[in-house]
Amino acid sequence: MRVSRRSMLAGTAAGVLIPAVGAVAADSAAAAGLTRRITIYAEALPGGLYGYGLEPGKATIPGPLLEVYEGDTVEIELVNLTDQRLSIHPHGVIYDTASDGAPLNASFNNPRETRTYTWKTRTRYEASGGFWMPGSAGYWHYHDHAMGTDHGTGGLARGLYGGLIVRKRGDLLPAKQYTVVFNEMMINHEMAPDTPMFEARLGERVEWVCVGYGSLPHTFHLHGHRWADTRTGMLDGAADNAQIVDNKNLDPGSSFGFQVIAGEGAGPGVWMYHCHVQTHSDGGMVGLFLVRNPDGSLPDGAQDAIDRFKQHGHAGHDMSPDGRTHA
Ligand SMILES: [Cu+2]
Repeated sequence: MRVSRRSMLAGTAAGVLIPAVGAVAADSAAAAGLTRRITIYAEALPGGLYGYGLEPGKATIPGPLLEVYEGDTVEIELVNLTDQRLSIHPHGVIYDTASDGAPLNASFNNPRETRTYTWKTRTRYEASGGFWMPGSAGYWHYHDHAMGTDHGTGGLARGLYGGLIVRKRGDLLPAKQYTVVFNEMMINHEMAPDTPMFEARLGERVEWVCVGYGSLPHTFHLHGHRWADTRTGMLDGAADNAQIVDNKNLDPGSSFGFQVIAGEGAGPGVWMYHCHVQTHSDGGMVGLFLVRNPDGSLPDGAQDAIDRFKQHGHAGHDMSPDGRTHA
């Protein structure tokens, strides 16, 4: 099985291009309509939390960032290592009722049960009458839909979610990927200053996958960077007049993604990303994007900014001793 270079990166921020079944001689990205098979383990984490992981003992919050190409089919063997009812429910891809992940359709794993869910994707196609139907490409996500309630409210509150990317063939691939989940008053189940600090070097192409959950409205804002409000965050060319944004709604169930060049037009430094609902940013929904110098060194003033961030005040949270660096 082949796994992309990026899947070798440790931690919650690294995407995994789901390996195709069997031996694929050429780059799997070049072939169409592959069936990819993956095993995901749901397990309990300390503090009453739960997570999805690609190996037992490796569960994270968010779960692994999954990537496929339009046209691929994904067979997910979900191994439930917990004593809870749970499932996996995707957004944006195609599935039948058996793979819905919803108790409504009896689509869930009982405690300690293993179950396979099948997700399909497709490229855009011309339906009868000449209408074009959309393909599956986009920045999506997956989450539990069965723990606690029939809507998975307990699973979402305890960490069972992750990002899902469906790419078009030919899409530019980033050097770094970050998954950012706004869920109640948390980012990736943490509050400042324990939220992730994402890092890149000046000029690196980085990809953000943003997902919203919970029962609160959110808006995602990134300092120092702008992107096109398109599928990829990029313009098609010089004549593309798509709107440019640096702030976007991230309400429960919604998701989007974009790529930017780290520090492009802004320079290296420490840049905030945060929810722009003021009570939320003040309340701890803020993290850091550290853009290092091209040689990897810290830009002037960066350590001071990081130290200031560690003083980010809200009651009841310890300062993170390690800066919580996520590459
Ligand atoms: Cu918010």
